[in-house]
Amino acid sequence: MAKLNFFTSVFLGALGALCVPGGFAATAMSVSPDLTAALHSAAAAEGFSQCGVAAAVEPRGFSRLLDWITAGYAGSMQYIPDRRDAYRHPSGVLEGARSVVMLTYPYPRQAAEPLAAGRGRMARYLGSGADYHDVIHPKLKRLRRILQEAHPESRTRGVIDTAPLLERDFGRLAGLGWQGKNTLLIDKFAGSYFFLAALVTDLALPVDLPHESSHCGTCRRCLDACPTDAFPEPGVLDARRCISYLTIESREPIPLQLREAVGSWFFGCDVCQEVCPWNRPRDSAPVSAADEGTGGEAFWQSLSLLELFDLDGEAFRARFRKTPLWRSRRSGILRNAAIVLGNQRAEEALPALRKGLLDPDPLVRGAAAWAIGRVGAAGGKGILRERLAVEADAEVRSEIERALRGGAGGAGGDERALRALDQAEP
Ligand code: B12
Ligand code: SF4
Ligand code: SF4
Repeated sequence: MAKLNFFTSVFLGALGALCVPGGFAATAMSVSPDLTAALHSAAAAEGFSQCGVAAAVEPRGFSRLLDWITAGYAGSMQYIPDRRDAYRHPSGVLEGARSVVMLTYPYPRQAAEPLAAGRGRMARYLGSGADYHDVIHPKLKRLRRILQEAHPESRTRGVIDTAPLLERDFGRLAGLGWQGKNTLLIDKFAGSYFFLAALVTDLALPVDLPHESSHCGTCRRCLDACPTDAFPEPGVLDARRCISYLTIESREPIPLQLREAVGSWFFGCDVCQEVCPWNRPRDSAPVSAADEGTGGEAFWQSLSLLELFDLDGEAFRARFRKTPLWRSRRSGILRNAAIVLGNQRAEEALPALRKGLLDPDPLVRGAAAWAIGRVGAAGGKGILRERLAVEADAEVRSEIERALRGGAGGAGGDERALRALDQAEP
């Protein structure tokens, strides 16, 4: 679990304390090596697969983050530029931060296959259907308690995802892996199918060696396989083109030119991980609880995209409030369902898409219009004309008019996405 020989870790920890302003303060010197050992074994017991410690420093990716924001790659994720200054140092997350304990929590490597008609592909991280924030936060709380009990005067904050912390950069600094050309943190043994979580603390804990090398070499499978060409250069992602962003984060219509490439991805995307050689199952790799699954896969496999159009706001809330799908809200989820059904070009989807075209939300109506155009069945045109006669929303009207003109797009993007998935077969 620890990435490092324990004594090296303690030695580096002492060095880290020297480098931190005030490194000789009582908090720094009084941290016992036993505490890190206790933290490691408690983390393992909580199901974390790796644990490493980085000093709280300005991460080298900070200036890249600024460039990334300036290039517009954050799209509508305004919470990133809004907190840009806080990313400069972990003290933006916790005042007086000295160490960042980085943890990895594995999720299933196996995709829920095969995909039946009327079903969509889901990113593997959805796992059992529970929101991973809800699963991991209580674990971080319990780990935090260990530090707090040993040092009641100390302060520690558990974070996953939402704090202004470059988690992958700190994962690398804590020795947990390198950032691949797909930007994800990768470990030689575990691959990249894991979440990152952090404990930011004002204790000066012994730090681990950073992972300085990259093991991507000349490989560029992820860059070539991405269905939407979302990497302007290796290691840099234009989120606005990423299917994960388009299906989870964005509240807008999916741009017309990217809809076909979304293929059957209904929520998130794993293509740039599926093709990565470091994610190939290896006989030598230990089977983790995540690989064995959590029994919740049926929850997702049973999800019929057609039935989603029968759920009003209340019913949608009751079914998905406690799941990761809630993040995209009903309108985003129905938009995604329509795009996938359009890409699957199944005539059986027409009655559901017709409901989508009558939905109170224009985001859903617009996507349904596009999908009906893609299905291209004779009945589709009648449904579109009928709606055009009463549709008041300008954007939906132009979606309908385009669909009637047959401008919903050809099959090129589908083929590209499918090629990428074929390559991903282990
Ligand atoms: C915003 C966000 C997204 C956005 C943007 C993703 C991105 N690549 O930036 C979207 C919605 C697209 C997204 C998608 C996904 N995400 Co996300 N996401 C985040 C979040 C909240 C912030 C990331 C961030 O700050 N991005 C801004 C950019 C600038 O940061 P960065 O890529 O780390 O940037 C570094 C590199 O680009 C590098 N760099 C810049 N220029 C250059 C140039 C060269 C030459 C090189 C080598 C490097 C380099 O330096 C930068 C600074 O460190 C993090 C959680 C967190 N707080 O960190 C999760 C997180 C990164 N996501 C995660 C996951 C699981 C995913 C998905 C796999 C989900 C899915 N299956 O759909 C996809 C993967 C897509 C991908 N290839 O990244 C995990 C990653 C775990 C791991 N093993 O790495 C995280 C850490 C969440 C978590 N707590 O577990 N995500
Ligand atoms: S998650 Fe999918 S769309 Fe996003 S960068 Fe990776 S392959 Fe491309
Ligand atoms: S697919 Fe190749 S280039 Fe991309 S992250 Fe994996 S090893 Fe690196």
